[in-house]
Amino acid sequence: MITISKRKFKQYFESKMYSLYAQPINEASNEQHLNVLASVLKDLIAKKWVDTKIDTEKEVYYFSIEFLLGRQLKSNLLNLGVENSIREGLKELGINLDDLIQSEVDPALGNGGLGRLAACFLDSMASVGMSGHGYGIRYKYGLFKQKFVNGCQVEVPDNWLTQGNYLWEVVRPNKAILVKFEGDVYLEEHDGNLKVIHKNYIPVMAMPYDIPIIGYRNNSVNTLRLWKSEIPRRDFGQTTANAKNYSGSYEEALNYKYYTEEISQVLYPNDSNYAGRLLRLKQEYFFVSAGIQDIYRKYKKHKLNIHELHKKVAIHINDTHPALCVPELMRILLDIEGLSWDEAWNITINTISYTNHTIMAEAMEKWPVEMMKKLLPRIYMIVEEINKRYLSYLNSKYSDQNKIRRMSIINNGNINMANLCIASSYSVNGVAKLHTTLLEKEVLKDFYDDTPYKFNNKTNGIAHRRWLMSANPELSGLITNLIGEEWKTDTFKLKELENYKNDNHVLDRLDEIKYNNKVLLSNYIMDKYDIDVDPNSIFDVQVKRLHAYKRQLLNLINIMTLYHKILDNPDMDIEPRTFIFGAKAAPGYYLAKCIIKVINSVADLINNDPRVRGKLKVVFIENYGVSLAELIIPAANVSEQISTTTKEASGTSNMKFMMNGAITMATLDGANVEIHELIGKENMFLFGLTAEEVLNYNKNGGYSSIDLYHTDLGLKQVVDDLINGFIPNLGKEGREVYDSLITYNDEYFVLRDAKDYERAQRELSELYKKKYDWNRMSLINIANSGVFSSDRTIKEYGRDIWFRGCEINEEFN
Ligand code: 26Q
Repeated sequence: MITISKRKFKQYFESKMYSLYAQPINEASNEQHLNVLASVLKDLIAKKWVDTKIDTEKEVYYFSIEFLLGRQLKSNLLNLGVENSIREGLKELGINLDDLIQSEVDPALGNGGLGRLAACFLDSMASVGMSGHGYGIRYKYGLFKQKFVNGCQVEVPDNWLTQGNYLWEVVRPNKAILVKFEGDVYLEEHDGNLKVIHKNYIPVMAMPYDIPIIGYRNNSVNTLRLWKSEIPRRDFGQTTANAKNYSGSYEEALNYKYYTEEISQVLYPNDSNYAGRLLRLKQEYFFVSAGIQDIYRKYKKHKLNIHELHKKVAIHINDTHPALCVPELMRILLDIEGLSWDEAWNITINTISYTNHTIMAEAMEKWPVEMMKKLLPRIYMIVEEINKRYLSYLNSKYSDQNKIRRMSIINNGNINMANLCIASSYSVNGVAKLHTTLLEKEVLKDFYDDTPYKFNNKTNGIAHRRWLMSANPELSGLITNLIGEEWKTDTFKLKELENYKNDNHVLDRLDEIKYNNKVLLSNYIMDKYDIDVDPNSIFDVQVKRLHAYKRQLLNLINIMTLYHKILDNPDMDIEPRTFIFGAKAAPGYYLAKCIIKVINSVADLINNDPRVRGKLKVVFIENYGVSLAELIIPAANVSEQISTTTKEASGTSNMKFMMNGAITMATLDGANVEIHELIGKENMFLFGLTAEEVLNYNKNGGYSSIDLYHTDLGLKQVVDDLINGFIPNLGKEGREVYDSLITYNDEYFVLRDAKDYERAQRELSELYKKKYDWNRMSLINIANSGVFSSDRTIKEYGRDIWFRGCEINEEFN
């Protein structure tokens, strides 16, 4: 917490304006105002930022190839507790703070759930006072911006660094790090000791850009350090003595510059499909090597004892993307510190912990041996040695060769990164109860049977400061009026809201607040798309990446069914609904793109049909991301969490919606299971196959979608609509979607679950008519959402993983 008076702030702002731009305030642009404000705030926190860096306790380093931060100004002001004085001060200078807040860029350095989770964790680590820092990549281009052209997704590059620099970053050239690619590795004898020599490597410079992560009203300011890849500068401090010799030709110099800069150029836009691209492997090693070397340098600078690294440092890897932390740390301990393999291994395995975010086979990272050998010769040698020792351990323990093959780190010419992570870390966690159970009982069963003590669950969470306090100020105000301020630092206190579940006045207020948020979203939709949506209708929202398993298609089929019903019975009594979608598809994911086109075409059809006017609307909001989520989620009545059971590891938007009082329509998948445990089936709408049923079907080749199609005529009608011209302006995309359901036997059980989904949707509609019952349910949801604060999650990571204070002793080393 800092304090600054309005008067002091105005003086500060003015003099900053002069020193940065030599201009009077009233002549400066909005952009300049924003830069000046950010600069003033950075000055205010500077001392704390430096102070927080010196820590004698264990430090946590969270490695993630994505950090989906969202805009920072509002959340920084909130956490510092200076929003009011600064708002007032700016007002007197003729500047509107909300304009500045809205004009900030939204850095999209992540795809979705995993990247946003990393950002929520940073917020929580700082807010609970933990010394925890992030390492990632400063991509020049973040996730593409999405535009619809004739209903199809078109990707536009996200050129977010238009001004060259990001508002909140501080570049630190004196802390640049050398990362080595390719080359030859030799063992040479020096004074009777074998030394590893890496020659003819390609040197790449990792330039650190630091972003302050400000804790909520405490003294913590942690760091998110993002690395930019560059050609080594002339004054670069680190020696490149054994580096590859360049002839000095102009062309070669250009190629080399391109080689280095390409690495941090762009975020890969996939979030579920692994494609073994060389550039991706370069990105992974680049930020891992820079980060590990940075930790090591700091450690040595503080003259700490290398034999105790694991007592002072915790390294967490967010999915397998930073898995090379393992061999990179080994490399430093072996080649630079000269430790024995056994000791290096013992330190490494007690330093590194790993989170798994998916059970889908196609998302598992497997790198070709040949690729890694050439790009990272020394790292590959270490991975090979780890595998050799691991195999001999497995062979001494088991005789089942199939099991050993499944567990092997190197198999069929590929390096299995999940296997590497599990074999080399002291903790492996899933992100929700069901997901962790599936890891233990199905996907990673061999490993769980072997080392059950490594496995644990950490159900995801969300930064309630951003997703409730900042995104929904009116609801936050009501909560504070009812139960006081304490919930802001202890979200379990939200439970006290249940005392008001029969207070009609409170329920009316809740209704009013939801209505107001719906008006804000309606205005946005009107401005952007010229579509008139009625804030009195049910706002039914599905926002998340587009993927077959998330089943936006199931939602659409229900909309089509409803549409036909109204056409058949024009006088039918139906609660007016607005269906809202937001979703980006990976550019190479053809089926997902077809689904977007189909939804847009259906939206056109329905929104322009006078027969359903006032009853049905469908809006697909372009370019869904963090900023839009902050507008959309507080305005939702219904939260669609309808993935095929077993497929969604956790989901986190389900938690954001719940905290903002939406009612969840869900399968018992991911963290929906925990939501259900908290509030019971009477406070949400459940449907669909159970996990057991899905697993059984999968083991026995699925169900027959074509049989169902022929027996359920209602379903047949809407599926046929995809290909019979009923939906205007739809061509091959309709056929593609049709084929996924019928020709390819509906892998994600869309048709199988459609009827039960329709039933649940009907029940929901009935409930909405009873205003107090609906709002009571909404209140109960909010009251029980406290457990989903990422403060809770991060404290559990601290307690059970990073600070648990016991070592494991691996038998194989
Ligand atoms: C891998 C290799 C090459 C290129 C890209 C990737 C890649 C990138 C991102 C693979 C996966 C991702 C992201 C995965 C993700 O977001 N998973 C989600 O994580 C959330 C947080 O735990 C969960 O809530 C979601 O259920 C899970 O889908």
